[in-house]
Order: sequence, then C-alpha cells, then structure tokens
Amino acid sequence: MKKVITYGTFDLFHYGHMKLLERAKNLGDYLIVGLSTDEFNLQKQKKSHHSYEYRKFILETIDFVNEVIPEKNWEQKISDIQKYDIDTFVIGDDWKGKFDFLKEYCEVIYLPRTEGISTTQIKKDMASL
Ligand code: C2G
Repeated sequence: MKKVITYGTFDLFHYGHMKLLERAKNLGDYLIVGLSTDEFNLQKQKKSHHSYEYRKFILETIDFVNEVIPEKNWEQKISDIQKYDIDTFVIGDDWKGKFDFLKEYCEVIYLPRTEGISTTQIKKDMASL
C-alpha cells in the first residue's frame, strides 16, 4: 500500500485545496493530511478563519482522505514519514525546493497550484462585498 502525506491549513476550503488533495491521493493508495493547528498557524503568520476542529471535519468528510493528523510544528515531518511509513510527500509548488531535505526519507513531489483561487483572495473578495 503506497502511503502519501501532505500538510496545510486548508482554511475556507476551496477548489484549489480539493484539486491538490485529489492529485495527492492519485499518487498512492492512502492519503494522510497533516492539518495545521490553530497554534501552528500563528507560527506560519496565518490566522485561520475556521478552527482546527472545523477544518478537520471538512477534511475527514472527504472520502479519499484516509487520515488527518495535527501539524503542530515545522520539525515533525521526518518523524511523521517514519511513524506512518510514508512513501510520498506532496505539496503545492509554492513550496518548491523547501522540503527537498525529505528526499532521503521518501519521494518528494511539488504539484502546480491551482491558479486564480486562494484563501487570501476569498477573504479580500468577501471584505469588499
Ligand atoms: N493549494 C493549491 N492551489 C491553491 C491554493 C492552495 O494547490 N490555489 C495547495 C497548497 O500548495 C498546499 C495546500 O493546497 O499544498 C494547502 O494550502 P494552504 O492551506 O495554504 O497550505 P500552507 O499554509 O501553504 O501550509 O508544512 C506545510 C504547511 O503547513 C503548508
């Protein structure tokens, strides 16, 4: 069984997030999502609109997401890859190169982002209504 992991905040869940997760799942048989906690979001200089529990519910309800784990810090990826016996780490190419250090532990794939949509843009559009 080929296991894939990805990480993110997935706030104001949208089409770009779903396309990322769909492509990630198609890279293997079992998809784990490391979901940024509210506390870790602050370290990422992000304040998510929705709480961790809310964002976790959305992801767990997606039938091709097999498991959601908390992403609490930048350092947990290597131990996650070992703990969950991960074959492939995948993330959007806005992170291209940033996680190459994981290549000694698993395959690392950067997928093209979906253009024209982002949580930040949604927040801006809503604010101008
Ligand atoms: N994404 C995408 N297309 C978009 C928007 C987002 O493909 N239009 C992807 C991002 O590249 C990322 C995932 O969707 O792979 C989740 O996006 P964010 O919640 O913004 O993730 P981020 O805050 O970048 O967190 O340790 C890694 C970090 O937790 C990644």
